[in-house]
Amino acid sequence: MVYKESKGFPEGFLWGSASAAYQVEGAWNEDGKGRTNWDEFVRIPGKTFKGTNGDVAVDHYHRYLEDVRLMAEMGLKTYRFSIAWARIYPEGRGEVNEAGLKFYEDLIDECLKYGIEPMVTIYHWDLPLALDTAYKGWEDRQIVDDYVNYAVTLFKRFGSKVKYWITMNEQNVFTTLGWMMALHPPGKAYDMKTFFQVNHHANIAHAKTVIEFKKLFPEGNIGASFAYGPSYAKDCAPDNVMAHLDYDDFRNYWWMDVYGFGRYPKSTWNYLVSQGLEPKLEAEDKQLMLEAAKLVDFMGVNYYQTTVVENNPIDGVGISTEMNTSGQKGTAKSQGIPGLFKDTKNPFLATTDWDWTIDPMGLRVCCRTITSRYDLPIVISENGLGAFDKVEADGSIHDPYRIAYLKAHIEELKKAVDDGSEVWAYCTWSYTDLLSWLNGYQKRYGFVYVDQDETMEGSLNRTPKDSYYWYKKVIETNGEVL
Ligand code: BGP
Repeated sequence: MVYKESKGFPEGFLWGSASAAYQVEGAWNEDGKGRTNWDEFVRIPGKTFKGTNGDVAVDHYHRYLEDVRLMAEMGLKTYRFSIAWARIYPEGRGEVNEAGLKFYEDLIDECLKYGIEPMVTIYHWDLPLALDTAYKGWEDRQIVDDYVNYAVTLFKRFGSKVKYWITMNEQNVFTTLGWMMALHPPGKAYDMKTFFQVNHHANIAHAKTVIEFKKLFPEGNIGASFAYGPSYAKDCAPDNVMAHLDYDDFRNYWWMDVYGFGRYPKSTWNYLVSQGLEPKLEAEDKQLMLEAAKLVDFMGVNYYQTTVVENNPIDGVGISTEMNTSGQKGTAKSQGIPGLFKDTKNPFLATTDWDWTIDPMGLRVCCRTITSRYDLPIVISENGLGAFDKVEADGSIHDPYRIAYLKAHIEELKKAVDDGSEVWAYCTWSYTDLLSWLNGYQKRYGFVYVDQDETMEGSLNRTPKDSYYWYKKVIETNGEVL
């Protein structure tokens, strides 16, 4: 659709940027923090690019004052960050660690001092190791109570200061990479049955948390952040169109329908029953999911790419346990679910060095679909370009490719607003450079360059890139000057 004129972004729009505790903080064993599943996983040889880990990361834990000051100078309206569960409850439950709460309280206060709205992710993948040891973490339903207890601790302490809460970051990604692709902890491959059960536990943890939050802070805002990658059918061959419907039900609506409708998509559920793979539900679960869906305030979207799909014969390609983590373009492999769908290249679109398709219009597709399907406000909680950056002889960093990427996505987001999507926030990934879980430090996303690399011995000095000054202008003009 083309409109005669654009409404532009609404007043008070939250121009933001995001991070996650494990990827920025470092200080992995300081001030009483407990060990996490990621602290262990990165130490298994071959799991991360060149054995990189987040022990030091980009040292945000010690340098948050400088980071927030740079955010303030840029004019950032919101900073999305996650809380490390193991800083609050070193054992995942039991005794609370005051030093952990204090760190986040200071960070929140520092943001508020400059008028930066803190947006808090409760769970961004770093699980207290003690819960893994005690009952295998997300695989056991006991995690629901421990997660809700942790979340409520945060609400009680920070709920009067923090207005935006995200329960789960990319549940689809941490469970798919953890139980299907063996690329994230606990490193299991093709464990479909457990994968769906784990997801159900996470859904109930999300649902109960939303319900508890609303009892405490009815005016606050809460939702989950989903890694939404819409699919396109390869062509109009009916079996490819069906593959596209299957893909969206399996890879998108399986989660989004839970957050937005409080139920699982019927076709996927029936397929799972036919395969004996459906999760076990307790009597109260359907009601809890429905209740939470009525209470959520927004759909959080992490948008990076779309996928083209085609029919996949019953003896066709399955899920892969490999990924391009080196930045050598063209090394990613096709994958799918036999009998349902498989992905294929989009001949119309370019890709990043890590083979992620670049599709700005896909962001508008996300917004349109969410608006039509769930009629929920939208928080874009991540969007950004992972790229190699070069420091010039004079110390400057020119990143026109990042500016072009973000500009094109914001233009499409603006069109989504014209379409009627109620978009509250746009957070780029990421604010500073940081540790990319599997890809080391060379895959950079930030507005602020951090001198850190695979040796993990960088000076950690911060330098704003060209994109920093560009985004400052975008914020100043509320998205009018791109
Ligand atoms: C999302 C995660 C982020 C971040 C980002 C970029 O999936 O929520 O934590 O890592 O993707 O991904 P990557 O670091 O793999 O390039």
